[in-house]
Amino acid sequence: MSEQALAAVKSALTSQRIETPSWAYANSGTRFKVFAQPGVPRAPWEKLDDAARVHAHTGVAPVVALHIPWDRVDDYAALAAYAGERGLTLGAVNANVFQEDDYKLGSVTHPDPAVRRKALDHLMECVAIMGATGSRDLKLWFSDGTNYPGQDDIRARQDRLEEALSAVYERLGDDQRLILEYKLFEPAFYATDVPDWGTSYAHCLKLGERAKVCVDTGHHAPGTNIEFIVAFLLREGKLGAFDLNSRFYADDDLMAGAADPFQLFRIMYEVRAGGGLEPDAGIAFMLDQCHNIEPKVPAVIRSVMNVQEATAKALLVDREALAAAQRAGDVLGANGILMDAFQTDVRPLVADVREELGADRDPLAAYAASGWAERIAAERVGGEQAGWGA
Ligand code: LRH
Ligand code: MN
Ligand code: MN
Repeated sequence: MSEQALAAVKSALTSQRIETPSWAYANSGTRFKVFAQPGVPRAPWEKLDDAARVHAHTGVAPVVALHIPWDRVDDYAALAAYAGERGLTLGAVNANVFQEDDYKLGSVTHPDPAVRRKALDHLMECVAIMGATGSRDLKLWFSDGTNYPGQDDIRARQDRLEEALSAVYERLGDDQRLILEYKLFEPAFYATDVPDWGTSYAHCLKLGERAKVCVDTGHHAPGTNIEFIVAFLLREGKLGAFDLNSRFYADDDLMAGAADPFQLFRIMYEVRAGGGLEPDAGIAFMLDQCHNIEPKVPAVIRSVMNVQEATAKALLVDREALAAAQRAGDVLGANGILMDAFQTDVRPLVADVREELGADRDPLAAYAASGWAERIAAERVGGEQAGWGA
């Protein structure tokens, strides 16, 4: 690789920003058990303290996504200032209309207008919070759906969804975006109201330019070609964000790149090919993960590293040679070019990038040596640990 090409790869890696989710630092679990861990944050402020450690060691994770009400505070401007003092900014505001009894039959698609109103009020509250936090993105995921055929009218639910989305879209400022996430199933098991990218895309298209799709990598049927979805949405200017995580079975929320690093590479290659790594492309590379059994801060660090390594490999693909092989119909040659990049050990390259950013060549070793885990375990005693719903 020429000096110039290497410099371009490094520059792309330097400018990539990976957004970490506040809830990854909190306790989480399955419906069977939540295993509490020592030192887990008791409030959003402490989640930001942990996120700052991730950024200090990796150099590329200065943005933290919030989830409301899990991160509810009295003064969001103060939270943003607190983040700023730690070299962070606040990222997407994730709305939560799935954890209250009223939402048993849905939120914005509920048959009862009073429940729909309540859900919409929450979405509007999130927009107000974005004003105070300086967030660009409102991220919406709806658990809405039905469990049994005939339970509710599928078309009417789409009408209600459209009504709520357009009301909230109207409320956004000119620089703010609505990001609509889809998920095949769970908690609804028969018909989810936004089950796939096509549904999300169709709603976003109607809403307007600032409505974009979020691809959560854990939200598809097994075997789905996610990189095709990414390529398609990017081509249409409708890819807004990722919720990165990995899965073996359903929405496992395991560390990004852990279950299938090759899939993450294929996704990142399509992002690169579609111009999604350009600084003005507006693609948010968020993690959406839960660390149920592994220590949380190093798990987030590992995930950030995995995303960076997949990105580096994607950047190493020799695009000219690939295009030539594709034009020539050289099936094996083209595939080989992609595989060569995937098989490259990019760890030294990414370590160089980190060093240039003033972070650590080996973030996990640096974190272990920092004493942070011992410190938070000793200091964060008393009070209630944060978790899903706290
Ligand atoms: C739903 C989801 C969505 C939520 C998050 C906690 O499964 O992916 O993004 O906000 O989990
Ligand atoms: Mn998600
Ligand atoms: Mn999910």
